[in-house]
Amino acid sequence: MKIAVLSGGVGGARFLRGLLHHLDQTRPAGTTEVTVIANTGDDITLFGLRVCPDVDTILYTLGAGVEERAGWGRAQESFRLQAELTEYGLQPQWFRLGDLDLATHIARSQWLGQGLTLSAVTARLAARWGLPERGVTLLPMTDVPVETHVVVDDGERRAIHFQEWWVRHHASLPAEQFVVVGLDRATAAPGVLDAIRGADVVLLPPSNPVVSIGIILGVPGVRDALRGTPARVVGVSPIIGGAPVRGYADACLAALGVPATAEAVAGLYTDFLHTWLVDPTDADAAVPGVRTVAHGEELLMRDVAASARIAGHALALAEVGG
Ligand code: FO1
Repeated sequence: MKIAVLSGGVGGARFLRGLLHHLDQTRPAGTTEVTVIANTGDDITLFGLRVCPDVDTILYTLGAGVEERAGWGRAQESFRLQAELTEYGLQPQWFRLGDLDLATHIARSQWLGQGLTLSAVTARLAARWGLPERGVTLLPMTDVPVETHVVVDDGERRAIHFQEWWVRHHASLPAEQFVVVGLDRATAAPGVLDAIRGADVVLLPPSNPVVSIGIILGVPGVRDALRGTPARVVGVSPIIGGAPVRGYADACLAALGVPATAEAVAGLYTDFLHTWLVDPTDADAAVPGVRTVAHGEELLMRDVAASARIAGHALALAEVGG
């Protein structure tokens, strides 16, 4: 069976970990291929290094190297190098880069500098973290450098990098608009459109609908591929009872004038979504043309076992026709 997953952020990585756990428990090894299409709009260049947060969160989470509480960065991390950079007066210091994490950015930056594509670099990083052995192919959504920026006006109207808005300002500056710098030159990375078109199942994890899923959908050809794929497309709501499970999806949705509800988020995907898995508190969600299902279980991915059950529900909904 071929599964394609559009993923961004901590929620996407945790869902993927649950999906692999579920597949390990329910299907013979080697019978399921999972292709992950990762958001690269979060990417940022710092201290001359290319940082791909959503890719790295997937690598570390699936490779059992992630700092579990935060959901990003490495476990057992230290910050000696960044402290030294601060002594040299290097900016910015609001984005915390640990010593182990920096090895990833150095490796990626060296390989990019040698002319490898982001796809090829990501494949090398994924090999180190054991993803091929799990039947996982990790693709950046595009090989063209893109960076999501946020238009804010706190007296001065300007566009700041998504990470500055998210990390430095904790999404507290009202966002007027999200602009993906570089998207006009972006094409889907090799294998991305084929993975969607050739899938038996496409899954949308509970990632941020605006700055993760929404950014991937903006890559030329992706939305058309989702509309045209014969695969069943099943999504998992990132909103429970009117509030995001984590992060600032409500602040992102507000910028679009979209309510922070399970129903309204599905409304962003109705041109390609078949089934929407919601939390029991949102069982009354009704979305035209989309089958909404609330299983008895809450959607909180408290641990790997819960993530595996949720992923299992989503997968089962893809196999049940209708
Ligand atoms: N998120 C933070 O809230 N604070 C940080 O200092 C921070 C550093 C960081 C470093 C590497 C990395 O891969 C992710 C990092 N994140 C940090 C998370 C990052 O902002 C992600 O883009 C968000 O979690 C949204 O996906």
